[in-house]
Amino acid sequence: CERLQLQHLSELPQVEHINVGSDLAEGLTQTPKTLPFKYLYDDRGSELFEQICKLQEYYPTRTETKILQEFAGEVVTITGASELVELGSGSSIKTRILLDQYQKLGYLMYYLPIDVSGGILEVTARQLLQDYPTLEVHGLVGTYQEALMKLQPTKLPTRTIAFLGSSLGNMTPQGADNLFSQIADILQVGEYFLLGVDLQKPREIVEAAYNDSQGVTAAFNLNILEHINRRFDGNFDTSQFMHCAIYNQTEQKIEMHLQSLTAQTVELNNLNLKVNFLPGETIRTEISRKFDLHTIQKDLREYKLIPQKVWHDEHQWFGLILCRL
Ligand code: AVI
Repeated sequence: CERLQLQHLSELPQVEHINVGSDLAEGLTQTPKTLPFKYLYDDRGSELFEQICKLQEYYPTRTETKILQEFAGEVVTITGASELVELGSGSSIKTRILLDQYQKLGYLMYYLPIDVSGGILEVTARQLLQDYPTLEVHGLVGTYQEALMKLQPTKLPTRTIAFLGSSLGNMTPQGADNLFSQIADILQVGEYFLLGVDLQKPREIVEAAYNDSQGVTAAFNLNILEHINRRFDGNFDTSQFMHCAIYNQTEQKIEMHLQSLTAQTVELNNLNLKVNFLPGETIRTEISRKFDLHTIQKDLREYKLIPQKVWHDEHQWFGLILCRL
C-alpha cells in the first residue's frame, strides 16, 4: 500500500550492530544488577503492556486519555501540524484522539510512529490506514535515539513530535536530557514537542499501579527474561524469579525488580556470559520516574523547548506539556 512505509532500522546496513547485547552484559555484571528496559518490549511484552494500560490500578493511561479527550482540539489548533512523529507509539490508541482532531481540522497528513516492537507497529499502521483514508503512515522500528537519527527533514511546513504515556520516566535524568537535546536539534524553530508526564503522588497509588492484583505487571516484568533467552540463547528460568515494584520516595521513582528465589547461575550463550545470583538478589528492570510539573518545565526550557501550555487532570496526577522550539 502506497500510504504505508515501514522501516526496520535494525535491518539497515547503516545501523551499527557491533555492540548488540553489550548493554545487557554490562548491566548483569554490575552490582546491583540491571537490565535495559527496552528488552521489556518484544511483541509479547508490548501486548502485556497494552493489557496493563486497561487495568483499574494503572491510572496513567486513563488519566492521560481523559486530558487528551478534553484538550486535543487545543493541541491541534496551536500546533497545526502536517506531520506527527510519535516516540514509543505502541498501539497508538491515545494518539487516535489527536489524529481525529487533526483530520477534522484538515491538518495532519503524515504520521510517523516509532517503536521497538515491529509487530505492534505494523498491525497498528495497517489499522490506521483503514480508519484514516487520507493519512500516510511511515513507521520506524527501532529505539527513539536510532529513529530520531534517521528522521529525514520534513517536507511539510510543521512537525510535531509527541512523547506520550510518561515513557520519559523510564529514562534516567541523563537519558532524558540527551533526548531533549536530540529533539531540539531535529525540530525547526516554531515546531512543537508534546510531552505526557506522570506526576508525583502518594506512594500507595503508585505502588498499586505497578503491583496489580491480576499479575499482568508481574508477567510483563518476567517476560523480559523470556525475551533475553530467545535473543541471546539464554536459560533464565522464570519460575525462579519474582516480580517486585517499590516506590523510592527520595528519588520519586518506582523501581521494578526481578528477585532471584534461589542461588542460581544463568548462562547467555550468545554473549559468552555466566551470571551468578544469590538468593534474594534482584535485577532492576525498569525505573519509572514521577515528575514535578514545575521542575520538568524548567528542564525543557534548558533545551529551548519552551512550554506554551500545560494541561492536567483534576487531581494533578498526570500532565501534558506542549513546548515550542
Ligand atoms: C511505558 N511506561 C511509561 C510504563 C510505566 O508506567 O513506566 C511501563 C510500565 N511498567 C510497568 N507498568 C507499566
